[in-house]
Amino acid sequence: MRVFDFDRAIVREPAATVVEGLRTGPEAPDYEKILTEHRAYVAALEAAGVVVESLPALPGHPDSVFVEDPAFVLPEGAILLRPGAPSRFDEAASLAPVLKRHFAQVEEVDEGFVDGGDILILPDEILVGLSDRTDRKGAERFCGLVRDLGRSARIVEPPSGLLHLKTGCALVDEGALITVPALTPLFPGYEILVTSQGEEHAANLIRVNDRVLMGTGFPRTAAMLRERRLDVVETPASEIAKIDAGLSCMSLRWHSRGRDCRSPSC
Ligand code: CIR
Repeated sequence: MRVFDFDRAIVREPAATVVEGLRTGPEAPDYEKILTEHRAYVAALEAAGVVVESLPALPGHPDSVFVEDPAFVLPEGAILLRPGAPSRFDEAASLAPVLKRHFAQVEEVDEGFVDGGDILILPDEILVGLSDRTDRKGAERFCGLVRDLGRSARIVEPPSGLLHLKTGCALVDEGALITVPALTPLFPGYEILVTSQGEEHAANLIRVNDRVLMGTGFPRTAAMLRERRLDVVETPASEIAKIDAGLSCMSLRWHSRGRDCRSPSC
């Protein structure tokens, strides 16, 4: 099984308060447009072969649509994280009962801070990038929990300027990543495809089974990926980009390996 083979995903409906989501840019998004983008995203996941569970909106948590940040999932188990933004800290608790329904093993980072956007799953290891949201204490604790689940994990230090590690990179194939120019040194041994100038937001894409889901509006980067014979599906994401988000952050994705993890044999 490849690390981007998924048959399950969790998403959360955007709340009307999503327009108050954390942002570094000047313009707040439009709620209806975010709903449209979110529906298109769910449809793209389903069309790629994933069964999607949609959780109800949490109006008290404007950024809670970005379920990737408060939790981390692998086929082997789930880990509740400690989001580094104060307004997002309680989002992990809201996911706990959901993850306990799906996973026999649910661990918890209990010190420091880690956002899921800083965690990148590669075929042979899991990388955690330090950022304004993820500190060394949280990253070390997370790596320990991942090792307990039987995987390798290590901390990397991306150059500053990105919200999260995966704001600027994604695995597109087993030996290939797409990255913004500043992140290329992080991945020796991998084939690196670099985003075209002015299309850096394209790097926050997701490989799902045999498809690459990326935002619309990045024609040169999409063409580069298609030249590499990747099956690229474009889905609109310019509204969520106004609150510093991209495609990876709107779902938790994993492969169930055909198991019901609530059963005693899991
Ligand atoms: C935040 O600043 O936390 C949200 N407005 C955006 C989170 C994006 N998350 C991600 O890329 N993993």
